[in-house]
Amino acid sequence: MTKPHILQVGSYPAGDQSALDAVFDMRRVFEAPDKAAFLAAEGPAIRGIATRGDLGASAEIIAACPNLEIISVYGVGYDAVHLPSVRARGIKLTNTPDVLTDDVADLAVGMLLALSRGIARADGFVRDGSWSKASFPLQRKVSGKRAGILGLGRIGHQIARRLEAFGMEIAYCSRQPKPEAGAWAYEADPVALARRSDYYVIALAATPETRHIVGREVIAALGPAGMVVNISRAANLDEAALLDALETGALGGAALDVFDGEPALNPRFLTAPNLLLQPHHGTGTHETRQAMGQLMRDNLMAHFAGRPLLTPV
Ligand code: 8YV
Repeated sequence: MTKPHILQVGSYPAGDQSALDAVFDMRRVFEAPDKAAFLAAEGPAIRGIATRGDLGASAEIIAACPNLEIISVYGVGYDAVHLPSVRARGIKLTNTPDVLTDDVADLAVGMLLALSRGIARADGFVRDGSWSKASFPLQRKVSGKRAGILGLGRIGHQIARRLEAFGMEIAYCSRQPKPEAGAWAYEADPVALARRSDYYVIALAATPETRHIVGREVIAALGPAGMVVNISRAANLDEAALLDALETGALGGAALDVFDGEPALNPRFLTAPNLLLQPHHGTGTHETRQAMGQLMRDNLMAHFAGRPLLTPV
């Protein structure tokens, strides 16, 4: 039986690639010198798309595949998939939730601690010999402070649980109160959440409605001692407003794992003070990426075997 033709939008770790090649006829559009020509030639035979959370599937790519049945996302965020095309054509869509929740929550907490205690700067301070000339500047205590979690989904909930263990006062903002939030304080408005937060963690899924949800108002409400952590999507944060606030001292600091135009950055990020920068690596561990790859493949194999999808969106 011929292997289903799958359009591959981006690279995967070697183990995932070989496992996909064993079961599917993978057509790697990201390696094509002329992507439009590649899609014109390969698109009609494509039955599935294998993509990543950061890459998605554009309206153009979907339109080039008239016989497309399923899009499988290696990642939890599917905001880069053109949903109107998916819904209009009844294309199945899957992602890889749960298997990556702990990793992303762990990194968010690590970024918050590293930012507040200056861990990356202190490493450089030791390495460049500055320690022989001065003491490292005092930093900011984390335990017992106030954490505001914007978006209390799977990842936001696990971040809140971790920060609670640091004796922090937890508040959150979501469309409506969450029963599973227990004693954590609910705020319906992102600005109200910022007013009661020392650390503001952006953990919500990116949608057209959440674009720049963290902008000048939220940043001003956080104030000069406030700090922002973003492990969601760059689109949820107004980068210009953040950079203005960091450069003027109107915000205390930011730890970011996602950026507009990544991996290219606004060059202001390289000089602005009190910043911790990470390379979109929330899920970047062997264990989690293996689990993500397996789940992405399992969804594709379930579809082509006529079985129920494991994690449909
Ligand atoms: C992906 C992501 O894991 O899960 C997501 O939605 O944003 C990422 O962390 C990454 O795109 C995999 O390459």
